[in-house]
Amino acid sequence: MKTFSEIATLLEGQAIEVPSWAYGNSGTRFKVFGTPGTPRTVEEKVADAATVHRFTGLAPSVALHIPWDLVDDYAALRRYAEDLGIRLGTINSNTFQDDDYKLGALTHTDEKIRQKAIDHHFECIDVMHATGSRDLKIWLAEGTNYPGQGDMRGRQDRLAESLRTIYDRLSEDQRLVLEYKFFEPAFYHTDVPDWGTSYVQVAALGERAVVCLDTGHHAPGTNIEFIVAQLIRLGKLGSFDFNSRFYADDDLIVGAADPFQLFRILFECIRGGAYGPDSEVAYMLDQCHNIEKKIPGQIRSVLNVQEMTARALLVDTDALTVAQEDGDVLLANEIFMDAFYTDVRADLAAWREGRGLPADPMRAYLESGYQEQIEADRVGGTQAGWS
Ligand code: PSV
Ligand code: MN
Repeated sequence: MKTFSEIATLLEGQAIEVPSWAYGNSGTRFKVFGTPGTPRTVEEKVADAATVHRFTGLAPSVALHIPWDLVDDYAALRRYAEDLGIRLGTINSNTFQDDDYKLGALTHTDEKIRQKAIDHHFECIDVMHATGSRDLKIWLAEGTNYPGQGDMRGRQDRLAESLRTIYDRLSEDQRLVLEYKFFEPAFYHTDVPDWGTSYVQVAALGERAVVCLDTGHHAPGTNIEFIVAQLIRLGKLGSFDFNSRFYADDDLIVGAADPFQLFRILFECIRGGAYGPDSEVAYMLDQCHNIEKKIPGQIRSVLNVQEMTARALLVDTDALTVAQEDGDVLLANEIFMDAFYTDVRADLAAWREGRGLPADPMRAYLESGYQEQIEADRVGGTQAGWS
C-alpha cells in the first residue's frame, strides 16, 4: 500500500461543490421540520456555504437552483460570494414545480409548454453569464405513470429537439449536464431513466454536453462504479450529485450508508484520470438535511468525500495490476481492501493543520459560535425551502 505522505499532495486542491438547497428546509411528503438558523435569503445560504469552506477548505463553490435562488442582481450575488471566499457554481434548472409541467416540460406534446420550459433554460443561461458558471444542470421530472399514457418514443424525439435548442444557446465555455433518475416522480416510465439514455441524448448534442451521475438515482444493487468507469472512458462524465441512500432517493449524507461504495466510486475516478487539477468532472453534493443541523451535515459530507478519496489514493495500483494480470484473485482483492480499511483520520488532521485549517473541522465549527449566532439572528421571515 502507498503511504499517506506519498499521496498527501494529491489531496491539495480537492473541491466539492455544495448545493444551496442543502441549507434550506427539506423533508418528506409527510413533514418538513423547520430548523433554527435556517437561511431566509439566498445570501444567507451562500454565507452558510462559505462557512463550510472556511472550516474544511474543501467546498469553494455553491450550486444554485432556479427559481429557488432567484435574486434581482446575480452580479451582486457573485461579488457577495467572492467576498466570502467562494464561487457560484452550477446552475440547476427546475421544471418540476409548475402546474403547466404536470404531463411534461421539454417532452410535452404542447409546443407552447415546451417553449416555456426552453425559455426557463434560456433564463438559466442568462444567470450563468452573470454568475460566471460553467455548467447548466438539467434534471427532468418527466415520465408517465401508466402504460399507454404517453408515446415514449415521441417524448424522446421531443426531448432531443428541446435539448438541442438549449445546447445551441450555450456559449463556448459552458456545458449542458443531463442528470438521469430511474423513477420518481413518474412511476411507470421516466424520460431520462439511466446513464445510457442520458449518454445517447448528450452524445447527439456535442462535446460540451455531458452526464450527471446522482448516486441515489439507481436501482438497489446497481454497480455504480462501473457506470463511472464507463462514462469516464467515453469522456462523458460531467458531474456527480453525491448523496447516500438505503432505499430509494434518500438524499442522505454521502458516505453515510455505504462508505465502501463511495471508496469504489472514487477509486474509479482516480483510475480514469477524473480526479485532480486537470479533471473537468464537477464533484457536487445533492443532499437534504431533514432532521440534522444543515451546516454540520454539509461539513460531515465533504469530510467523508475527502476521507474516502485519501483511502482510494492509497491503493497500490502497481501491485494491483500485477495481481490482476497474474490472475491472483484474492491478492488483488486484498490489495484493494487494505487501502479501504486504512484509517486516515489522524493523518488528515495533521495534513489540515499543516495548511492552516482546523484539525477537526466539525469540532471547530461547533465551538465557533456561528451556529448560535445564526439561530439568534435569523428570527422572522420565511425559512428557505423547496420553493
Ligand atoms: C432529483 O431527485 C434531484 O436529484 C435533482 O438533482 C434535483 O435538482 C434535486 O434532486 C433537488 O434536490
Ligand atoms: Mn440530483
